[in-house]
Amino acid sequence: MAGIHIHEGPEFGIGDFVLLEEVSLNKFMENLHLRFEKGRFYTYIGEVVVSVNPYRPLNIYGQDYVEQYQGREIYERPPHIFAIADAAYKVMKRKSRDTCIVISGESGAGKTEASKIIMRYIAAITGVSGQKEVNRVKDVLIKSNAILEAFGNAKTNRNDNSSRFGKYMDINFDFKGDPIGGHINNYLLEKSRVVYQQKGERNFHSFYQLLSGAAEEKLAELKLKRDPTLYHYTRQGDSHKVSSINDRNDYRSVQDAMKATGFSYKDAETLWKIVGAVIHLGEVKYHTEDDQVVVENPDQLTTIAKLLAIDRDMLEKALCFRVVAAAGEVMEKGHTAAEAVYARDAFAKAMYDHMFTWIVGRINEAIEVKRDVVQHGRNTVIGVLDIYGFEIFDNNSFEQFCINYCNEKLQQLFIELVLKQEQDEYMREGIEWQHVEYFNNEVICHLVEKPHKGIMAILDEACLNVGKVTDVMFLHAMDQKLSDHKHYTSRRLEPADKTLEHDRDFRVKHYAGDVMYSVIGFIDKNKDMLFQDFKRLLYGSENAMIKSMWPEGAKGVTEVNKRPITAGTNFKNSIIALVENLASKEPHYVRCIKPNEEKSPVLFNETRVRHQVLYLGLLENVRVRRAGFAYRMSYVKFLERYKCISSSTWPTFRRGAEKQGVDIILNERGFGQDVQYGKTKIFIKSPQTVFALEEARAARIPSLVVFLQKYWRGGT
Ligand code: AD9
Ligand code: MG
Repeated sequence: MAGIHIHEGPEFGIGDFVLLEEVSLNKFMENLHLRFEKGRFYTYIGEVVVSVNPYRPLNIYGQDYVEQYQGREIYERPPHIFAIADAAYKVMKRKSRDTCIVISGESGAGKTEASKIIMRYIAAITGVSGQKEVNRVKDVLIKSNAILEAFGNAKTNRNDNSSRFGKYMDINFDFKGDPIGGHINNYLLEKSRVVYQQKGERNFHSFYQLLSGAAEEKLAELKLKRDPTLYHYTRQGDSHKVSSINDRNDYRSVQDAMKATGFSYKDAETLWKIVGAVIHLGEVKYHTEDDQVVVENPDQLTTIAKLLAIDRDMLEKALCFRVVAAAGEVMEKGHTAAEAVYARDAFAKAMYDHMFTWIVGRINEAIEVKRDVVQHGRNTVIGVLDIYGFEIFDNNSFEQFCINYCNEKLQQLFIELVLKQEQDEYMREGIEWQHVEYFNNEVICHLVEKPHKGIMAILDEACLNVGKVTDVMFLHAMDQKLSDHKHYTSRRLEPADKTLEHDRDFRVKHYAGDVMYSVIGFIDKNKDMLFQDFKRLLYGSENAMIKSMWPEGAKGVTEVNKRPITAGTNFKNSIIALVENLASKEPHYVRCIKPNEEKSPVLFNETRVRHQVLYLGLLENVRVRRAGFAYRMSYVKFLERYKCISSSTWPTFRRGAEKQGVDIILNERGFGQDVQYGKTKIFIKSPQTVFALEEARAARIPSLVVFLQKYWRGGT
């Protein structure tokens, strides 16, 4: 519903872009900029919230604000993200419909913060009866964030606390509207970060939290020193100190959160041991003796084996050899030096990745809906999606490719749903409307995901080929098959483009900008291979928790491996399933915008913001929303609000005849030509009509106060 925010003065700009007098990029930007300067970071487009990252703490999320928004309609209060959370909650509760809140925007735009604000709001307005189990569930839902962020977020060159995994969380509610559980789906953790970080970036927070926060004795037990610059896996980005992060305090918060979430002391210990073992793995060095790779610093192996409760000699073997089964016979084959380093890194990445999956699983166990709690068969959900945002780095690889594809899919969903919803409403209400043109990014989604022809399919083909296929061969295959695709360019086809390095780079024209990807590593990362020896090794751990992370290690050497599904296809399938799931729910949108690259609370970079407004399709959103109608309201609500401006409808009007009452008011004021009558709602074309109605109402209010006072006196 379009908003009229009489609670905010005109000096704060317009609270709903739908009410802009003229829909143009300049007017949109003017309003957004003005609101940013006045400290108004939320603005609506109908029911969509546009949120600009304030880059400073705001005191608008406390209990006092919760009370202002709870149970209210969107247009009743100034724009706030609470209002959208409340709208989703109301739909879920009143209509028993599953709803979801999709938060999108580029890296650093404020998605994760928004998702946490929404969760806290939902926690604040539910469970008023203080039921113990409901309180426990709420506590876990909120505290689990600290754990997931510790192990799944990292400092990047875009964001100090960048999500390196995608997260979709369902919250389940009982018939009273209280949370009774939930479930988290996680999407592709960027595990390559475990072994490599670009300049200016860090490994996952957990590494630095452990080194800064753990007690001396604990570090001694893990054989670690405090200084992250001592270790290969934690120093490559050359930026372990981040001014906005206090790793020491965060370590403590994570420990507390683990406790609250039901992790035992031993569970937590094991997680930190794995992090420690990964750091030590990064220190394993090799040299070659008689054509055979050997570990140069065997003491490291003893430490790692002890931390993981595995056999030291088997670890050494797994790092230097692989066991292969050929013609039914089992043989050992020595690694080359390069293979050994590759195997070590693959081991470290897989161990961390499996640990992360275990953590998510553990949190899910803690919030799983208990059967006996689901009563009366009513169990509805609100899903909250917070995924890694669109990103462009100096060097973009397979991970960025997946992340940016995922953002394409979400943009596609937005386009379809926002248009569809609108169309449905006009159809339902029997209203005619004008189609709005917009860029449909479906063509880019197809470039990535189309069977046989898409980039993922070409990559899979390269990976599944027997024989040695290189990244460069994959690039050439793309160049051949995609040469005339408008959103794909390669150096081979555009020799004039000096920015693309020959035999290395290709470029995709994404909805949010052009990204140059380097093919180096695409094949390895897509194959995502880990030698079976490592799986068996960890499956054999005497630490039951580590063993449980590696069920696939139970397989014997000679068991024929089916061609495993590749990482890219796996990701693609999971994102397609996610999008289907979101589309089946009633969606609410938060569109996050990053005001500047400097993380500054005062800078509003016009060029950067304009770019985001354009690619997010916000102007089209306004146009579609207005497609003729700036404003709509149910007859009942309309009459409630404006009955005071006509003597025919004030103070009461016949129940059930609201449409007629609305008609009287509008015709008395001469607005009959500016509206269309739907089945249950009135649709108003120009914002001016709404302003005029509001003014008339405001003008009546003082006399109404007098009237009401008299009325009350008379009544008592
Ligand atoms: V990424 O795609 O995960 O790299 P996000 O999630 O969009 O990204 P995030 O929510 O992490 O961005 O926000 C980045 C930083 O902006 C936060 O760490 C805060 O310092 C800052 N921020 C964002 N939203 C708010 C807010 N509502 N109030 C105060 C905020 N600060
Ligand atoms: Mg995030």
